[in-house]
Amino acid sequence: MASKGRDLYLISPPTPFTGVQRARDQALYSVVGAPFDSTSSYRVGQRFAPVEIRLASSQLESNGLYVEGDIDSVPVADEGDIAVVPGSQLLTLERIENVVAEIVGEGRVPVVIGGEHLVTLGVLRGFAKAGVRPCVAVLDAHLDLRGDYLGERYSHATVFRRAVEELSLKVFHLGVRAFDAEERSYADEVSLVEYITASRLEILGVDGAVVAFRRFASECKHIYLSVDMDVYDPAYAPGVSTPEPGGLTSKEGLALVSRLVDERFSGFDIVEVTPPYDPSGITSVLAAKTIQEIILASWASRSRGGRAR
Ligand SMILES: [Mn+2]
Repeated sequence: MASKGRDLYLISPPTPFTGVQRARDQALYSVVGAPFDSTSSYRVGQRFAPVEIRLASSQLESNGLYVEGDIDSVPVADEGDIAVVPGSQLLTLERIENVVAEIVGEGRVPVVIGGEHLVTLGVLRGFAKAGVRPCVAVLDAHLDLRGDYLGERYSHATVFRRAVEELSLKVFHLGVRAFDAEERSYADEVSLVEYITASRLEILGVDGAVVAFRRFASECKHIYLSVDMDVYDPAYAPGVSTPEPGGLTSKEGLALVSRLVDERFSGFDIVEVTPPYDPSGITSVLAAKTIQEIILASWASRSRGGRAR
């Protein structure tokens, strides 16, 4: 079947995710890179993340940490990178939307490796185009709910404001610890949005946070996960665009993502790894492990026909 969008816009990866490649028609999970970083306000270089995370993934063993399973036996295809347009949010978002709409329309689960956080808007538009409206769990130090950022409506700092306004999606933020007053009051006032701050998460624990999310998402048919790597503490993930102290440990983050996933899980992205600021490569390694854990959790919940645990 001819597929205009991805044939035009996908560039083959030099190293596929996990090092094992499959044909896309035999896959359930489709990895695509979205190497866009034009709206970054501080450190830039997220465009290099898809390559570095794939490289890191090929060095990991194939077992999960909190989930039983072997990633090499899960049907994952790495479809390559979307040919983003540096400097143009609108063209880039349109390309991401088209690629993701095709993946979702063909019944596969998109695994999108950013890039900056704005790429998530293109992914969610792609879901909408395919007729799927997921509830979104966001792991992020920031709310990314600004009405505009320095006058710009399409920015890494506005991505969930646009998702709520344009697509009326329900959004639940976890690990938040940095925001401005306007976006905080927006989050407090708008019924589609809920959040758990990093300090609250410390009190609730991973289990309590998962219970809160399940209550929030009880009516949702589909669940989408968006992981900004700055949700982790900079001690564990120093190579991000806007590091913010007081975040999750690597074990807390991996436990949280593995438990947020259930049989309704429809896709996810992982964004904001900034390799030029990650000289030891540990942020890419943790990002690769996070992707592996999420895919394994989803695969386990599907094979059991139920929730991961
Ligand atoms: Mn973010």
